[in-house]
Amino acid sequence: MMIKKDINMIASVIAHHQKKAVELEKITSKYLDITLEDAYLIQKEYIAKAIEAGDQSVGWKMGLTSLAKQRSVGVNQPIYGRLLKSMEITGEILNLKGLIHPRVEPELAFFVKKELKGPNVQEQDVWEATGCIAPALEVIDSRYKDFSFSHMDVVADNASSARFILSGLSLPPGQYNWDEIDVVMKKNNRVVQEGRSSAVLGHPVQSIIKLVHMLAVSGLGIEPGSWVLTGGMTEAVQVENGDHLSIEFCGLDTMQVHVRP
Ligand code: OOG
Ligand code: MG
Repeated sequence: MMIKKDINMIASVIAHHQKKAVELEKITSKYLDITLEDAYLIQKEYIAKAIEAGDQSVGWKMGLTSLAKQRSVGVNQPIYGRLLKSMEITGEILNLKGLIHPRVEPELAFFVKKELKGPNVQEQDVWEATGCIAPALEVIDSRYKDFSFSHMDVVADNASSARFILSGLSLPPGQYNWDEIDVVMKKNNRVVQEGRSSAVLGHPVQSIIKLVHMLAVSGLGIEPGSWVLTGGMTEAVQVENGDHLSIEFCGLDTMQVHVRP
């Protein structure tokens, strides 16, 4: 276990790089014996500092819940991160200011209206606690050089969270088969990724269950009124100034993103 002073110091370093949008060396190249618990404590501290400075917690994100995503970054276990109000984009413009090497990925977001907490939470509990589900996009942006990291690094870096966009739809959980949503992602009119929501742990509801069980290890839970991103269904797509993305969640919605300086 790391001492509190080091946890605080690393959290400040990551926060600085996030704010200035400059790349960082992997923390595991300097701190060789950092544990998963340390990494989550760094993440928690980094978010606590942001909240102290006036930001607000709005929920959680799961990451690396699909094979496509795990393979693309070489980490084969799901991770979680925390979502802040300042990360939310409303509208269709993605401004690259403050971002290093952003990538966009299609996800399903669950709105949790009742607390979900503890190691015994099961699928039925999640359905009872879910207020609505919405197609969403996550913009990830690892603070690490070349978007390259180990499991501990990415956890400390708040699971690469940078921005997210909710579609604005609030769909009733009972009305769709949430493991059968096909997604087609186009960049500048060319199909760049295709996938299906079952890629997320077989069914995105499993991602919420997994999150609750992971949080239970630290005595935490999903608070009422939280949004949860369940994880990318396809690999993430790199974007640059001038790009236009069109992401179709078949049968539900098509989301647009215009990338601007
Ligand atoms: C880690 C975050 C992964 C997802 O949806 O799988 C993630 C990364 O790929 O940098 O957000
Ligand atoms: Mg994601």
